[in-house]
Amino acid sequence: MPLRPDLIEILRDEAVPIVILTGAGISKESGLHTFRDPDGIWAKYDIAEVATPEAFVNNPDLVHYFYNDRRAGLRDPAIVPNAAHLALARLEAEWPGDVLLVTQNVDDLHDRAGSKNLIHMHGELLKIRCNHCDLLTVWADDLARETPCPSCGNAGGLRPHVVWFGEMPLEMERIYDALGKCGLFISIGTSGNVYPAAGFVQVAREEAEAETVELNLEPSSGATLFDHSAYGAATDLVPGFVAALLKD
Ligand code: BJW
Repeated sequence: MPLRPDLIEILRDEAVPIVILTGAGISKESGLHTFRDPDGIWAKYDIAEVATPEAFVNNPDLVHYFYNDRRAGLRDPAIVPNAAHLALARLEAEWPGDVLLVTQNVDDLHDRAGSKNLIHMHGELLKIRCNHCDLLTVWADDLARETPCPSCGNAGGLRPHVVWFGEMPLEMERIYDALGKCGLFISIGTSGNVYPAAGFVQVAREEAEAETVELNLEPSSGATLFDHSAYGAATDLVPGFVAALLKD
């Protein structure tokens, strides 16, 4: 257990606000790939060719192929929330203070697990938007250059509602506001390579003097910035950690 029982008791008695950051590692045991592990997505694709605004201008067909494939993966009925997703939804429902879950993941597994106070800072795979008319809509099917926008009718402007490198992540004001007030910051299943998410731990430490916890398969790039840590698979660590916070 990364936190001492007496410290947990203080955090619970004070009902401190909690901010949780999750990354691809939490969805690994649901059957989705991470990005930077040896079998990860970036081992098969060049980031610059599929996850930048320039890639979408230069080769939209490849970008659509990449995201159609990922969307199809998410439609697989075998891909369901795991025990770590479910435990975080339970923490939100039962913790005496506020719990904000900020995920870098574009999958919908936290939503399906029941998390409500949830920000998808890197967007959502099952949504698209139109560069012509700003429509934002739910979309579970394939997308192509020729697909007409269901709102304005123009083709060529529909893109995945995801945040590519060089684009501003979503709801940053709300995230920094919560980080500045939290008493406990928990990072789960992220390698700590991508900013601004990788910098959240420092904001929580410096602005809120929060206790900071890393739960990951292995030490992340920012591991030394955390006060407490435990290493292992998310489904092994997260349910027990949540049970300890809730005093089961
Ligand atoms: C397990 C496990 C198991 C495995 N259990 N664990 C300095 C400051 C600010 C910005 C920059 C900066 N330097 C450079 C930048 C720019 C850039 C950036 O960070 N580049 C770095 C590569 C250096 N950032 C941006 O461009 C961002 N925008 C931006 O900065 O705007 C300006 C701004 C500045 C300041 C404030 C506000 C705004 C945008 C970043 C967009 C990232 N997009 C992607 C793709 C999204 C769509 C898609 O999915 O296709 O997001 S890239 C990819 O990486 C994806 C992920 O969300 C993200 C993070 O990856 P994650 O989740 O950490 O996955 P992995 O694979 O890296 O790690 C998995 C971990 O799980 C590993 O540690 C495993 O060990 C572990 N694990 N199995 C538990 N079972």
